[in-house]
Amino acid sequence: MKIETITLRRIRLPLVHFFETSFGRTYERQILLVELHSEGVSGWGEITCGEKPFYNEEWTDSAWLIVRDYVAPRVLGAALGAPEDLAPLTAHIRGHRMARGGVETAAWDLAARQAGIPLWKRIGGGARAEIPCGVSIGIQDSVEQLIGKIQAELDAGYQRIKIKIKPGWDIDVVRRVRERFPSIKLMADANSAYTLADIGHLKRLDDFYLMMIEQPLAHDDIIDHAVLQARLETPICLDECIRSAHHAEQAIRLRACRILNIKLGRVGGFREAKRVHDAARAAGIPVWCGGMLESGIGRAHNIALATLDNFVLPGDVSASRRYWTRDIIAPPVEVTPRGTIVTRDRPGFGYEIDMDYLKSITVCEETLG
Ligand code: OSB
Ligand code: MG
Repeated sequence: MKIETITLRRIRLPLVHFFETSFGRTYERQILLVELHSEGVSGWGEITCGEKPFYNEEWTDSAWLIVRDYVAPRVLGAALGAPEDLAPLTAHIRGHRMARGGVETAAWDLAARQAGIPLWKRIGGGARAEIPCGVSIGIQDSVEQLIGKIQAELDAGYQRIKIKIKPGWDIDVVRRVRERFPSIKLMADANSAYTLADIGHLKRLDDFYLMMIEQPLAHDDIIDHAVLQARLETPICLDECIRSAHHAEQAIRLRACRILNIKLGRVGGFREAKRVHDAARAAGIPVWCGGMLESGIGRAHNIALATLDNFVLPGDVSASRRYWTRDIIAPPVEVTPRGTIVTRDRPGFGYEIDMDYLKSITVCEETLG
């Protein structure tokens, strides 16, 4: 396939409820969507960075510039034998994997549509027809509110609950949640809010038999996580610091984690996500699919990813209605009472795009090439 044009769209989507992590609150997403065109077929991707460079170094504005000035010139006109061939075209760009990944994932969707097959099949997935779902619940104004939210998600069928923690909102919160819900699958995500000086404090979490603690230490650290993991009974899951299969291999070799969260954007798309998945599988490390408050397009890509065989743990991929009053895809992503999302058998990412709604929330648009 030859990429003829790339259309970038910036959309604004207000969240149903603010989402708070240790690095701040988000009320509204500003998302870049990527549409690749080739021989009359479109492939769609989503750039999953935040509005501010707080999760990683990228943000919505930087992603626009990276795609326009550095990715598009390499990709436009390039003849790709397969979607695997796209990532190497942008490998000379340091970092900015979410910007690069938004274009890369669009190429996979395009290839799937050209072949008339579902994206999950095109990436080599399909190990399961229903993916197990968990939810990520942000920091709330009170523990009572948090407990109310957890109850609502359990009632909806979700298989595991992840809560966000930070200094001042951690041990006592986890204790009260555990007392109220003694037998649920529960985990905590610190988004890099602690240091090794907090070992004694973090060790107290071992009392609550959490499934895992996600990214307790620095966003760019692996070695301190290995030190911490040796001292904790609770498994560590790495998120922020795993940006490539190389990082995954290093973390595994150092025993810095027992579980990996894979995010398509963070690692730069399907090609690298599959490599991380394979490295983890070879080492007996289970993985799950993380989320970045995606619109329906990024969400549908996550669903495809989670059909690879080593995605054995419930991920942060959940129903559209938890995020948006109206999603940009139809039908919206729905979750069964069993806490699963059923994959679809349609070409590409498997949902229709609601173009009328998409147009109405588009802030700016540019076609390159
Ligand atoms: O660390 O997993 C994270 C959202 C934004 C940035 C980082 C993270 C998250 C989530 C939300 O946990 C997952 C989701 O529901 O999409
Ligand atoms: Mg995380």
